[in-house]
Parts: sequence; structure tokens; C-alpha cells
Amino acid sequence: MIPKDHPRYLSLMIRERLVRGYESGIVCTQGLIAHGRGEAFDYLIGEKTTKAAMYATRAAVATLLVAKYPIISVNGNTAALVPDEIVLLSENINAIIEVNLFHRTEERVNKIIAHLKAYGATKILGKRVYKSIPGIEHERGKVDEEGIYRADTVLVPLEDGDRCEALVRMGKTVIAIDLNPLSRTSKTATITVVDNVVRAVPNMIKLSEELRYMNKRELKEIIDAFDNELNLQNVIKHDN
Ligand code: PTJ
Repeated sequence: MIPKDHPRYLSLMIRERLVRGYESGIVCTQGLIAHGRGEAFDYLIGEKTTKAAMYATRAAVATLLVAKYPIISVNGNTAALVPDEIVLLSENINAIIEVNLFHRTEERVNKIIAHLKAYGATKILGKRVYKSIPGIEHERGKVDEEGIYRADTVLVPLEDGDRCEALVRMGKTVIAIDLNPLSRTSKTATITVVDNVVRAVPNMIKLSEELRYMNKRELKEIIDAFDNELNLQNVIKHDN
């Protein structure tokens, strides 16, 4: 039991969610290591959403709202950390959820699907993965024909660099959520939100409720004004 007045309460509670996800078979062992790396970067940005992150989040939501066929790619860590938020966001932006795992096992895919369904998700892809992303040999390259394969826009929290590059090569708009502004994913995604998923996804929900009243032209203006490279430089410069 972590006392509420512990100075690292929030951070410790996030760890608890991951550990519970690990114990129930949703998070893989490597997911715990990946979280540690994320925590280190989060510490450096003050464990808060920076101005640059919010700017990218706004462009990301505008992009998802104008997308014709948006998909949210969900892995073990994301399912453990923000299950209800992912379901709500998918409803707000009219996106399909697809479970897509780097360390894929059928058992874990089934557990994550059941977990998200318990939070209200109705349609989840990720079981029938008969299509491959060209150039990706590992398990994350296996995708659903009606999901990531067909998507024009893919939201990928905690992505790995080579798949991000491959999705961009396929002509897709890729929105990454990654606490590491220097990762290959961050550099190659169309829009990178350098923020913790536990803050980024709730921010996306709030913004989707605000931006959905805008027309396509206004949304396009937000998208066109965004420059990912410049925004990443602002993150690194700590221009908060
Ligand atoms: O569930 P699976 O099988 O798909 O596996 C998931 C992991 C995360 C193990 C897999 O995708 C992986 O190995 O990821 P990487 O290549 O270690 O990349 C994880 C990236 O996410 C790193 O750049 C971390 O800094 C970042 N990260 C970790 N935790 C968070 C995060 N970014 C945002 N929010 C977090 N909470």
C-alpha cells in the first residue's frame, strides 16, 4: 500500500498498474524494462505535459479527426496503463482498436482483447493477422487487413522504430506517443507526442471533445502549421 502523501505517489501507482498488468499476463517482461526507460525521460521533462507536447497532441487529434480510416494500435503497456481512456478515445475519434504486439503470443492477444472489452470496447482487431507490413520480419509486422493494413492514419503509443518507418513508407500518417524525443520512432513519425501515455491519451480525449466542432478547413490549418522536426527540437531545448 503506497501512502497518498508519498512524494512519488503518482509514479509509484503507475508502476503498480504495470506490475498488475504483468501479473495478469497483459504486460510482457520487456514491457517493464521499457517503462523504466520511459520513466527516466519523463523525469527529465518534469513529469508533466510540456507546451511542445500539447502542441503535438493538438495536431495529432486534428489529424485523427480528418482521417478516413484511423486505427489505434495497442500493446501490453498501453492496455495496462490506459485501457478506459483508449476505449473512450476510439469512440470520440471513430477509430478501430487493433492489438499489435512486439512479443506476440496468442494468449496475450486474447487477454488484452478481454481486458479492453471489460472497459467497454466492442470491436477489437488483432487476432486475424494475415497481412504483413513490408520489410518487417518480427511479430509487430503482422497486421489485420481491415485494421492497420488498411488504415490511412495509425496512432501508435510506444512504437518501435523500424515499424514506424515501415508504416510511413506505406504512405500512412503515423502518430507516435513516445517519451524519448531522440528515438527513431520520434524522428520518423509524422507527429510525435513526447509525453507519457497516462497524460497524452487523456489530453487527446479532452481535445477531441473541443476540436470535433471545427470544420475540416480549420482542422487542416492546425495540421499544416505543425512541423514535427521543429517541435522535437523544442522538446529537446526544454522550451516549455
Ligand atoms: O506489449 P509488446 O509485446 O508490444 O511490447 C511492448 C514493448 C514496450 C516492450 C515494446 O514495444 C518495446 O520493446 O518497446 P521499446 O522499443 O523499448 O520502446 C519503448 C519506447 O516507449 C521507449 O522509447 C520509451 O522511452 C517509451 N515509453 C516507455 N514508457 C512510456 C513510453 N512512452 C510514453 N509513455 C510511457 N508510459
